[in-house]
Amino acid sequence: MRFPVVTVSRSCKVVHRLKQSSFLSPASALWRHGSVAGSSQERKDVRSHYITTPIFYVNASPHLGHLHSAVMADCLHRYKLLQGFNSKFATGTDEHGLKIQQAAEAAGKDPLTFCTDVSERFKHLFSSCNISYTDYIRTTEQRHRQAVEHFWSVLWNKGLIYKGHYEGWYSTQDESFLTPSQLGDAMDSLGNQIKVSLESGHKVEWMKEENYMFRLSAFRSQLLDWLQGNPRAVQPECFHQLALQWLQHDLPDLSVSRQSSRLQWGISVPGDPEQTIYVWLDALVNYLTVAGYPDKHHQWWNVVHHIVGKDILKFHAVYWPAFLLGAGLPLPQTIHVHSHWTAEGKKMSKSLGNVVDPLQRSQMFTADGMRYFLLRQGVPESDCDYTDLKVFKLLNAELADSLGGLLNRCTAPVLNPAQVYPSFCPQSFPREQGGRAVAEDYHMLNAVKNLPSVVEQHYESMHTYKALEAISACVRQTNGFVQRHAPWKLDKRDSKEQRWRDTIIHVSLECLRIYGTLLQPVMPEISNKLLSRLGVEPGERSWAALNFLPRFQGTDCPFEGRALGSDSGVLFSRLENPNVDKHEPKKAKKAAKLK
Ligand code: ME8
Repeated sequence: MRFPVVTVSRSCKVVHRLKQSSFLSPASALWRHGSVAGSSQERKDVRSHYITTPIFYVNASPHLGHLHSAVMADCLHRYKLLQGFNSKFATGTDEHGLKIQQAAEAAGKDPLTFCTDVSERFKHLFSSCNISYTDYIRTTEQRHRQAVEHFWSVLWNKGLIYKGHYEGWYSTQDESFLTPSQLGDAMDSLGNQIKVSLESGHKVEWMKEENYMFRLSAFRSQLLDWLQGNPRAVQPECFHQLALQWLQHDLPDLSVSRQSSRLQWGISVPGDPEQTIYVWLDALVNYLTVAGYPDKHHQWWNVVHHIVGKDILKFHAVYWPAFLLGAGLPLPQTIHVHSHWTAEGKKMSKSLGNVVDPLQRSQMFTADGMRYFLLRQGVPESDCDYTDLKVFKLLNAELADSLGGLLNRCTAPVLNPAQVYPSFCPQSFPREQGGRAVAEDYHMLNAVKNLPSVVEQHYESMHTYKALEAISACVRQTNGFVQRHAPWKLDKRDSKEQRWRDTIIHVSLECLRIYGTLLQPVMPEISNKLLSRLGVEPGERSWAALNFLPRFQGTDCPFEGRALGSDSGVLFSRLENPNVDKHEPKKAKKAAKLK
């Protein structure tokens, strides 16, 4: 019996394997120019990945979407580590700008105190959800001010910033400039006609100021070349196309400062205290600050992966690369874009009162439960709707029943009285059919054997939901395998029957070991519990250690005969239906569960 080569269905046009895609293509190396290009410092360290989330505005508490970006980035970071790479992972808060200035005023607090309070809430959420960032950046930090001032000076010295006059529409909520084609008409709460951004729905105002302008227009063709030469630079494909579309039109120069009389809460333009640096330029430089800019960034400013929501694509796929090109710095390897969560079919917003609190949900459904849900249900290409009921149904079905049930069956003392990883019997499950195993069992083995490469492709392209779908399908197959052979029915007095029973359990535990290892980036706690129960040591949990079912291949299995871990607790406890009133009689609750 040979394991066939797996083919994977792909939603994006091009999906590369890690070995190809995590390294720079010759085309992208073109973009690694700059003042020190070619120096040993600038040479790419392919073992080092740098992963970022957006830095989040502190004008309001964290919501589910923020947690989603952080969980995606954390998953990629943990996955890179598992594969043996160095990985730096940064998140943090965006604390300057008019919007924050106004929010602090409304809260009656001084801006820094206000920012610190909200920033701490983000930190608390992230630590509660095991977001294993290696750096947390706040744009009010001194190291960031230095990086921004330096970055500005580089652009200024290259003649890429000039003093000009800006006249146009501005949305404070989005901290963004808009062209007339991006606007629509609406009514405010007092019945006045107002202009709003078509994309965000936020109010815009006419603004006329003397500002510093960045020569964005000069970079259009270089940006086009970059995107055309690197078809995987923005993922998924639909967002890559969108960025290319924007570049089909002229790019007006970009205002990169505001008059200090309007905006005080920010970083002053070096040498001109009358002007404050535009909050987006300030914010984007955070990625460099964490990397060690201006003088220690070379190791990390190399293979950079930005994870962003679709709302801020233009800032990351157009403005940011233009700034970097201007400053002579390498461009990001990948901009991973994800779509949005809605709540009960509507955009989450404070005014609608439908913002889902991620901290409260992670307490209700556990941190790993929420991580699993977000990554299992979140489809990067399209918006997804959040309901508590969906979480409850998914987690009960896939974690409590399917995965937890499988572990429980194979480790329960009644089936496994010796509490060991039992032996595999090659005669019962030979390489060619003829033993006790049937065709479906061989199919299952194939599926699990191929699972790591399937999961790798999907983790790489951040289609984590597909990776989890594939794992979940394999878990179902393994449950089917156990069910089919009902090892509990095998005669305990017959040694041949017992060898077959041990083989069934050995194969199932091997499957579980693969699932536990692959699930680590998504659910660190549950995977740890699962692998510990199987007796898999921390040093045996890397991607390189996957090696499924070596006994079937005729080589030794280090786990065979090993004692199981002592924690026999439930892997994931079944959840109570959140939609059922606690005071309802038990019968009604049961009926609702079955729906
Ligand atoms: O834009 N669904 O910060 P922000 C999924 N400070 N993700 C969502 C979401 C939703 N409904 N809502 C927000 C900013 N997000 C800037 C970023 S980066 C240099 C500066 C996530 O607090 C998503 O990642 O408005 C989105 O891009 C980000 O939060 C915006 O967060």
